[in-house]
Amino acid sequence: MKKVLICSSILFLSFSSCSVNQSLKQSIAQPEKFGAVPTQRQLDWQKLEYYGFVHFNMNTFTDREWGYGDEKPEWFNPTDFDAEQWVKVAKKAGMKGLILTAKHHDGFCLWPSAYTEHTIANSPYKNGKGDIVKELAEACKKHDLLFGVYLSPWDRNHAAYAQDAYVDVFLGQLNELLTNYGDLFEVWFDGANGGDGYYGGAREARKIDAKTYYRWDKVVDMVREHQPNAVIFGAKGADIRWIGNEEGIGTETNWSTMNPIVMNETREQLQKGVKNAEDWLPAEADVSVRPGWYYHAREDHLVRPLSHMVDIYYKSVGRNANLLLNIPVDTRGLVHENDEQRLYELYEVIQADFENKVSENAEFKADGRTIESKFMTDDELSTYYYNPQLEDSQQQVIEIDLGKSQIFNRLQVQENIEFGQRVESFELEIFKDNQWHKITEGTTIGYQRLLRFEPVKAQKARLIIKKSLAAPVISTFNLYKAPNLLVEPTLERKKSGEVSFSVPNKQTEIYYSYKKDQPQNFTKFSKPLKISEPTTIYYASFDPETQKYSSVQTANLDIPKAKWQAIDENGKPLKEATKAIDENVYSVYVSTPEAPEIIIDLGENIDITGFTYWPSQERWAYGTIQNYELYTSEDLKSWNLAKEGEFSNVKNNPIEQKVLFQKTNTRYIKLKSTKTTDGSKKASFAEVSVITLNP
Ligand code: FUL
Repeated sequence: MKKVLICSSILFLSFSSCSVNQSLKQSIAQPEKFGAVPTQRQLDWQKLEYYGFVHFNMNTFTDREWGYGDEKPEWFNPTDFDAEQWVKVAKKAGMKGLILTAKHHDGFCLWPSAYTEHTIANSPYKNGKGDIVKELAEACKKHDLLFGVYLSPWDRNHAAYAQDAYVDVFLGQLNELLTNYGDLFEVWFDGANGGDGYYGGAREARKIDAKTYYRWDKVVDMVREHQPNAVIFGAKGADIRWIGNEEGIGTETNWSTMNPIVMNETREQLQKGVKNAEDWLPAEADVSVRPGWYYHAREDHLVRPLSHMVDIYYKSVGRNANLLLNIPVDTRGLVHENDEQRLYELYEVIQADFENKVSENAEFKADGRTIESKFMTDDELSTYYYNPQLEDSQQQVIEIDLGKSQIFNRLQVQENIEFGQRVESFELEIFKDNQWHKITEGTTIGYQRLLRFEPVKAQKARLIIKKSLAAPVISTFNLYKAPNLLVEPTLERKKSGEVSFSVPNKQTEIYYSYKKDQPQNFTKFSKPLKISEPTTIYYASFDPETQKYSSVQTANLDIPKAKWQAIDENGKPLKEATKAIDENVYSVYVSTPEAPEIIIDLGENIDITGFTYWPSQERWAYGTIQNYELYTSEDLKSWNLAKEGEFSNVKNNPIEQKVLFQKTNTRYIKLKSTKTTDGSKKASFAEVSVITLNP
């Protein structure tokens, strides 16, 4: 029996506020279900909001994202594997569960499957006695974390792939995972079916029809039989849908309803869902904490910045989707320290953002009635406000009185989706200077919308449901005062030499200094700085509310590139190559194979003592220089070799490379590749600079 808020006006006249029991006693009408509604399984899953993915398998050891299928089981050998470490990190990071890549596209099984030799049983790990699915399942159980499995239908190792016989293997493996590892909360099937692979030595391309080949009806039956509470992802008959990108971002409009899945939905359908459609199919947003799904040492410095992670959270969990955040466990078999720290930071921000609920004991009113505060403010979907007498054309308005003027900058709204998803657009207004002012607005709500806006101060606010498919059933209307996000400023420099800083949060101030000092003595940053000489600059952000500074950052800025030009060997401007001297490491110049080099006219003669090279930061970077020659010239005709050498470990760790040499006076420099990390004849340059500062 649901706790229902009073919706008859007679009843409302007799009680100024209504309690659960009173409403139950009066057996108030429940809303009728509208359109498609979630199953209990889908509802339980939706409430998880945030959980983790772990990509850890053969690719971890081959440093790849997709294995071909010809990898050797001997290569799988974590040195310090510890499932409990993963689970402890996930728990401390606020995740509700973990989904493990039990088998990825290369076919290697992390459990000793009886259906193939390509498993952990033939690896050195625990002398072939290991079972990582089991170890993780047990660690999750021990620490009260939900456990799920990723099983790739595509198998680039198996000889019978694309024949009927392989589907028996796939179903057999699924059966092993469903029956040997306790309760699963989610079973994840990947949609990738790329074609070519090892396939038992055939090394060829094989095609299947993913809609029919895998016998999805059988798959769904098996999951339902053995794991009735598990949601299915990525199958025909799935319970949840992909959000349509691997960035973890939901679109603003996100319906949890969809047309029956045919397995060639458009991106737009996946992202937005389909309004008032036949099936309930809520979205899951997946993204990795780093660029890759798998661990690559070269991405150790590329763990997503905190402000980006927070953004992902608000654009997934805050946009009616669940967030599946991937952790690429490293070759030791541990969550890397950098990822661990970022996950904790993210959770700290989320907790802090929703700690100060200014609406907690507020007075809520709608349709001239008082709504008991907890009906709007608690976590229960089953306490809600609903007015069945709302006319079709009428907007539902819920007013809130905070008792006194308060500052807030976050809105949380939820519909009780047990009765279907209804709201199409809404608005938040505050009452100020005797008038209502719009603060923020949104389209769909669904299970949950979280909206960020600049802090406002008001005693009264109102939520207006402007458009709804049926009378809205609002289960949460909360306002919060989130603290400012205090992260170090990002420094940006233009080719002209102009320097500016930015922070994600407008309230946060930025301070800088040309002298090493306490941040209290820094100057407040207000407009771009013109820097024309080599300069060291110190900078930090400051939260005026908590009076706290971020850590102080230091940047050694060498001469500006205002007069620089990228040219060819005849001195003609080479526009494309400007990408290597535009102070932006995300724009990359790729040379021709004939001339794997860049020539730069420094505009005047200067003394240089070295140079720097930023390799490409792209996920599929190529042409990264491993061995280089650096030449100087006065006239573009005779070139002197200033230095040659190797950028050690640039493949695994593609960060800025610095090379120093004897002071040389020059007008032109040429950086030439003599070897690239991937053997490519072309060389790529994200950014090239000279060093004139004393090291
Ligand atoms: C994709 C796969 O191809 C990736 O390797 C990864 O597993 C990701 C979660 O899904 O489609």
